[in-house]
Amino acid sequence: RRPGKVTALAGGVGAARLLRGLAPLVARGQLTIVVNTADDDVFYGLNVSPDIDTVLYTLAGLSDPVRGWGIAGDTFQALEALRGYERDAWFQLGDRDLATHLFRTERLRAGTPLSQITALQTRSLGVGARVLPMSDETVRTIVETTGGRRSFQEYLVRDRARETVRSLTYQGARGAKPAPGVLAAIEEASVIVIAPSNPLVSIAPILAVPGVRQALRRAEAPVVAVSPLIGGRPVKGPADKMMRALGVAPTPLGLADFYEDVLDAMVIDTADRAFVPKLGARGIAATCLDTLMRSLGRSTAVARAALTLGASVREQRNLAS
Ligand code: FO1
Repeated sequence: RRPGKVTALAGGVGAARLLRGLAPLVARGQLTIVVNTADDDVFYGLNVSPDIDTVLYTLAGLSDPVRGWGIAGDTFQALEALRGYERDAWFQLGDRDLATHLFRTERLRAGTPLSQITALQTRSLGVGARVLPMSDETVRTIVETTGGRRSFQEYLVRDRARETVRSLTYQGARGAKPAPGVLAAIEEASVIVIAPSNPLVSIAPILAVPGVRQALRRAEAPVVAVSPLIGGRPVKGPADKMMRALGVAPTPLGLADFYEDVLDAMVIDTADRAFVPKLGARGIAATCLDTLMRSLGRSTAVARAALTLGASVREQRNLAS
């Protein structure tokens, strides 16, 4: 059975692993992916949108399977040449990846909104899903660490997430509008999936765009989160460290508390199966399976579990009403 319209909220690498399994399960034109853009930044004069690119490259079958970001087999000759001028060029842009940023930057400078540029890139790469930035306005995650104020990429890539986080702000979020199509995709969905991304820096910025949280709360569709944690640890990145530092327990319960009133159900790893009854006590339906998406087969299984859980929540609701 096809699930109807599906809307996913997504960050980068973890989200992309789920989406490569989810996309083939949804009829063409029925999957909308709302992507975090608070990681975006300007490097060497170019506008980089890492989460959009990771999602697009993965769905286009181009992504580097080991790094998770960038293009498989890409070379870094331009970066090496740049390092001849600027020794500390720490953010790596591959030669083929550069084309994506050149195209985006040129169009942005000409006044084209990011959502339209992303739609063009989606089509050019042959991706069947609709990929929307969360907003056309600039939103930036600012990380206050014990060492000072950092942009998100400085914190994550340059400083390798070594510093302790004191607070996070999503600069510009309050004045931002959801990109065209974002609210409608939430309203019209039959299931909404929160991808296994860092809740604090990938999903929270999307929720911080005015109107998005309310739309999720009001949505008829069940909201199903796929936990990014396995036994308290993320597959990649500093989510657990950040969560602990900011007082969010790195567990399915901590995640449920963080997503609060928008959440209906959660897919968790078998390692966390003890949390199923605890989530149930809070009204969160949960299912567990091996969530480590090391192969396309595992991605499909996790995506199917999220859709099945969403459908069962919907059926329960229909029975109750
Ligand atoms: N991550 C790194 O750890 N080092 C890099 O040099 C780097 C470059 C890069 C270039 C383009 C792109 O789309 C992503 C890139 N990433 C890099 C990944 C990115 O910093 C993060 O994974 C995301 O922002 C987190 O979602």
